[in-house]
Amino acid sequence: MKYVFNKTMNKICLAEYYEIYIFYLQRSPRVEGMDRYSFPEPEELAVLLDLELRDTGEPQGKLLKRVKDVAKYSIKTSHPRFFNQLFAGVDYHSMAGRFLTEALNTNLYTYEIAPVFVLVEAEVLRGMHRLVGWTEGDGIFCPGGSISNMYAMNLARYQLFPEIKSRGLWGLPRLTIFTSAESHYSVKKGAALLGIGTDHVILVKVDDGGRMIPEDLEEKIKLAKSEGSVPFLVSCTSGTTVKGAFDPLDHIANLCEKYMLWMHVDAAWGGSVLFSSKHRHLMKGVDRANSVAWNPHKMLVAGLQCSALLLRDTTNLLKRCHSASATYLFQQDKFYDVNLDTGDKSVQCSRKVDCLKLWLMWKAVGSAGLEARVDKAFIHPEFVNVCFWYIPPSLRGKEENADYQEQLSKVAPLIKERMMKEGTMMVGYQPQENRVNFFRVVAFSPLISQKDMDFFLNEIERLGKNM
Ligand code: ABU
Repeated sequence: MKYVFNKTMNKICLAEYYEIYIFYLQRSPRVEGMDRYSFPEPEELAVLLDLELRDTGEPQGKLLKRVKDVAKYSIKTSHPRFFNQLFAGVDYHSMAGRFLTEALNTNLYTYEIAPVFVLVEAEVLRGMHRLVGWTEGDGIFCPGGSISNMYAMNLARYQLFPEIKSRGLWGLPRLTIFTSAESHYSVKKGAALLGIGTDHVILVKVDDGGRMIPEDLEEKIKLAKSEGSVPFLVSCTSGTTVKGAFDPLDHIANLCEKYMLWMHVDAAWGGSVLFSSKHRHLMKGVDRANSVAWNPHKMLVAGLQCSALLLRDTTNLLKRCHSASATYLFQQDKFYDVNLDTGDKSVQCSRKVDCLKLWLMWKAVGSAGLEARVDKAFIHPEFVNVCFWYIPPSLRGKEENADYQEQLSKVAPLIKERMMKEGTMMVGYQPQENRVNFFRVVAFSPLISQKDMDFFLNEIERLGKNM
């Protein structure tokens, strides 16, 4: 308790912790090669961190070492040579918002304990709705895009079969979901979690660019119906994980209207194009969707996690679907408007405040500033993901060899291992369909310079040329 209530101690602690954080954010022992060492094995790392929890507490000096070690051995995802994921870097206004919400430590379920954040969340959702093209709607910040996608599935099913809430799956027909072959894996996870079943997620063919082919979607809808299934949801993607493809939303919306299906757009990655007057055409037709998942923690660098589910619905569907009306929390005879107690819309009870970091950043740089960031990240011909193979000298000109593909599949994992062990940068790789392992570089952080991109290419060459 001494640490909690001794204000001077806390002040020193916070200042020192912050200094360490900034120090390690700017310097990067695991990236840029300034402090090269082998990537520690988990057992070795556990020892370096001295993980064991003991009966007695530790003095301040020791705790500071703990903090330094945590920072030292962690991956510096804000470093401009971290190209590994669809998130990288944190805007410093967002970071300030995060410090604030962590320090205020509240729970976003009732107005009485989170008055500021209930209003902030509503305002941020309104701003996002406007960008989608809706004048009204509903929504909620969720713990990540996968959960947003699962919410959409649950809402779509509830809208069609409201009795599911009390009766469960009993008596429901076989339901089917349609999504592209290159959509996010959370669609299958959601189908499993919600009792729909992964066998009933129908994968629609994509074109060469990874975009859903609407003609194939229509054929598959007809086939499912003819087999006695009940199609209820199309989950489109705006910004697929690997190729960054945008499904043709307008065309898909026509089919959703024709067959009366819920149209969900997983725009976790691509949603930020809505800020750009130059690029928002990629999501033309999004305003016709029933729901949209959008993660500002990705391209907008709002920091993990910041993920919103947006709904066109104005009938309180979100609350009707998820509420449990706990009388100890959501009393209906409170002295203020109980509609401000948004917690019963959620499937969670405790919910972190994820809206402030976006609100503060949006306030700071404005929509124009966010538009400029999105525009800067774009790469010809479309979006941000760049996928490529590195062909080492030993494989060049050997494309006709029987084992060429097998040999090529080993290149990216080996280069990745080398870069991790040397700590120079990070980039991801994956196979996809008939394509063996290839790199996917995702470069959008405002911190990335031409120098970093040159370094990236030279480093791939350096790490791979002797294979
Ligand atoms: N949920 C997709 C994120 C995966 C990635 O960062 O590559």
